[in-house]
Amino acid sequence: MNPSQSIAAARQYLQGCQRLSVLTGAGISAESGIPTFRDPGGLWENFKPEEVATPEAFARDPAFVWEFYATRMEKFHGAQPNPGHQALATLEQQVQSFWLITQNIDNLHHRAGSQRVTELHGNIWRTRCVSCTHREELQAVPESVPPICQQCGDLMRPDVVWFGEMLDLKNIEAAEAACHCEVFIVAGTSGEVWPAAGFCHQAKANGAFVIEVNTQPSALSEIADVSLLGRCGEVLPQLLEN
Ligand code: BJW
Ligand code: ZN
Repeated sequence: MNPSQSIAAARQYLQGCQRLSVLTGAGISAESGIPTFRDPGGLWENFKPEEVATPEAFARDPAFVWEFYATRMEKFHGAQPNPGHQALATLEQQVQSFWLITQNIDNLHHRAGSQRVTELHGNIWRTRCVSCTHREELQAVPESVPPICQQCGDLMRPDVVWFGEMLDLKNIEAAEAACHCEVFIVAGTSGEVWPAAGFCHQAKANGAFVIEVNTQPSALSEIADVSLLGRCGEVLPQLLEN
């Protein structure tokens, strides 16, 4: 299939679709000016995941890990949702049953108007205590890091999922339910990280037609029925056009 045929095939499947689910990754926020992880110039070029994105790293050097997140929060704060996020918010309104699974912690899907969203890897604007059940919602970047729990005095950590940590069971259940769909769009993710990538495989096994949107082939391309090569902010809006 040439590119215009692929877009046409994807649109055709979407037109008759009652149950649509979507998995997004860092690539959908790239056009909002937010760096991805594994692309050239991505976060893992300058930081080792085991030094900023594991519970062991936080235990060793909470200030360093918090600096990493505080810098990213500033970037997220200044960013705006892009046409890719907006297209998914519009699709949610057009399909009877819709669910968005995102690996992103940047809150941009919510800010674009998406409502039925599972944030598999958490949200940067929430913190939780490492010792007690205290949680906080942040409006801005913490003034000093690491922030301290007002209830017990221990450290607050970003409410995100690091390597080696279990995902929230409720989120896994919601994502698994979303895998029972007719069409599954996977957009802007390398598909390298599990169990997130596994949801695309589950949807495929459940009989979904898988549409991939990515600037390059990914680990999920081989199970995609249609691979749309291009930017989320350009390709996703094209899926809406009739
Ligand atoms: C564009 C674009 C544009 C760019 N338009 N496209 C099975 C096999 C192997 C390993 C494992 C496995 N199961 C579990 C593991 C271990 C591990 C894992 O997956 N490791 C692999 C990396 C090898 N997984 C875990 O540890 C998970 N927990 C778990 O399994 O618990 C169970 C357990 C516990 C204890 C013991 C054993 C089991 C947790 C994973 C947590 C991941 N956390 C992070 C950080 C979150 C917080 C934060 O943001 O800081 O999540 S890591 C990072 O990767 C982040 C992302 O959400 C995640 C995925 O990255 P993503 O979004 O795909 O970004 P990129 O950069 O990889 O890709 C961007 C893509 O966009 C590219 O393809 C570009 O081409 C494309 N692109 N611009 C369209 N404009
Ligand atoms: Zn506490």
